[in-house]
Amino acid sequence: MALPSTISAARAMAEGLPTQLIHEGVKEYPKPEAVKFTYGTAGVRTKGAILESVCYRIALISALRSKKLGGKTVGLMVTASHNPEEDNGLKAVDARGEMLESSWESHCTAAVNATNADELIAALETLISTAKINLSTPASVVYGHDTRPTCPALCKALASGLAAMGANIIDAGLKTTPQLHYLVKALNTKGTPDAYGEPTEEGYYAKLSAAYISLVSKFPPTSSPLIVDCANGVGAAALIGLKKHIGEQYLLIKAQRTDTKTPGALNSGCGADYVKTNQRLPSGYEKESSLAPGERMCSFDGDADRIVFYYLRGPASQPDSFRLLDGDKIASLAADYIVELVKKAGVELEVGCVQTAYANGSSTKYLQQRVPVTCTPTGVKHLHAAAERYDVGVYFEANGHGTVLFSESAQRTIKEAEPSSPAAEDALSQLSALVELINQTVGDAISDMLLVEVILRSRQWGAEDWDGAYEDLPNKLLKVTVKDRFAFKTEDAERKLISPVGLQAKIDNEVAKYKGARSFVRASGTEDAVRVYAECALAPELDKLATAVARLVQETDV
Ligand code: NG1
Ligand code: ZN
Repeated sequence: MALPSTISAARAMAEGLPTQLIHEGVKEYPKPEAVKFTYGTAGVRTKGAILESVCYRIALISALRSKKLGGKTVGLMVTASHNPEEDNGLKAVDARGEMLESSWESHCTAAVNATNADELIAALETLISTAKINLSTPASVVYGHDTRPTCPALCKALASGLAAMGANIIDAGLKTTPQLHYLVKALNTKGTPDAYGEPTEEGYYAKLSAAYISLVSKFPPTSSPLIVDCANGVGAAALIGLKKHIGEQYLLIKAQRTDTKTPGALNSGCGADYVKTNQRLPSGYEKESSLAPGERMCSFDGDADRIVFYYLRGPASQPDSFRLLDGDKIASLAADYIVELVKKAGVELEVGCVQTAYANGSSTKYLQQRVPVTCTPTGVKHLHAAAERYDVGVYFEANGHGTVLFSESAQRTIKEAEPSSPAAEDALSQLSALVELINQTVGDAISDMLLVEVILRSRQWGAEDWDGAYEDLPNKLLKVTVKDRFAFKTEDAERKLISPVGLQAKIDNEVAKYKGARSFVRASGTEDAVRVYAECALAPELDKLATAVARLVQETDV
């Protein structure tokens, strides 16, 4: 189908939805039969080959979202993050660069499951009347994609939906998820006093690198390189872009797993999820690199919005040499550093930390001794919202997805404070640079990597010093396939099951048998499975606990 002219589509919009174009679009991108899509925590995510109809329809909704927001630019990102290469997904980004307003998620789910054009139009009309959308307002949508082979076809379907709605279309091409979030925020703030940065990929690198260089330039450089596993994904391209802006005297990077061309390589045996879940080096690292103990390493995920660090304490051949520095360790490092700077700067700002139930118990204990800590349900939108309640909110999922939010008033305080000493002046200028360095829209592997490097450099710490903050409790994450994961309902930030009735009491009984133990069960929002998390004080008991809880889940699912 040829893209309809934006002007004629826009004219049709003034009168109502472009119903004829939508009929044509639904014919061109029919919904696969017997598939139920869900727009959840990570948008829609499933096999890339069956997502064209979803892209077309979510594009229509995005145009409506932009209209609802007075024509501000909203975003769409085509990615399945850490999932296998044949998967793909679509996530909508709101005008300030944050996740789509959650009340719109059910409308997205209704639209992507409509079986024909009339049903789809009815779903859109319900949204238009519920959200009181003025169809004659213009729309603007920017979209980007990761390196998956299904992306071009999905982007074509998406562009077709946007054109049908007469939206202004900005094709940002290959981008990391956080770059797309950055672009949305930068486009909407351009030319205002809150300008976030140049709304281009170069603008993104320029902003981050200027802040990074100003923060590290007064500290002696580290001689050892940072080894970066790019998960064979889009992070590899972003790292090349970044390196053009940051000289080796400031950051010595050795990029690994940068193969975005070999089919099946993405996230395979590498990437943040592999390293975190298996608690081991990317596959093959031991053989390829001469890894010196203590050398800093990190892994991005497939769309570069997550990062975990790690190092070896001894020879790679020894199984207990591997030490993980995950999202919890990053949160602790960042919270400590920011609290210290705030104190030195002599300003009144409440620094808080937000975690989920997956945070290691030791990290929660460590953080609670220093800052207020909130626990939210899984999913960045929950963490992000809770972090906004602090002046400075540090939020990280254990898997390495997170960032630091500085509230508008905190930014003002930092900007306007009168330093009482040269040390306070220095702390204030470091805080200002941190506001620029940290991606305020969403977790960002590149920005978080630079943040960690800044802190380690300023403390003159190696990985081992950082690791010394606390000792992780042994922990395990299992996946159980069940008939209906939606039967597993939780409360108390997902720490307690309320359904199936009686299962929580059985889990509690099991947990009570082990020292310092904790375990919880919840339905995944991104996979058709139930996740079982277990941790306990004594490593030899861990497998027994995790397996026993998984068995309880299976026995209930009859
Ligand atoms: P689900 O599948 O809902 O557990 C996973 C991660 C989340 C989050 C989302 C989005 C774990 C245990 N869960 O969610 O933290 O990152 O994917 O990608 O890591
Ligand atoms: Zn991701």
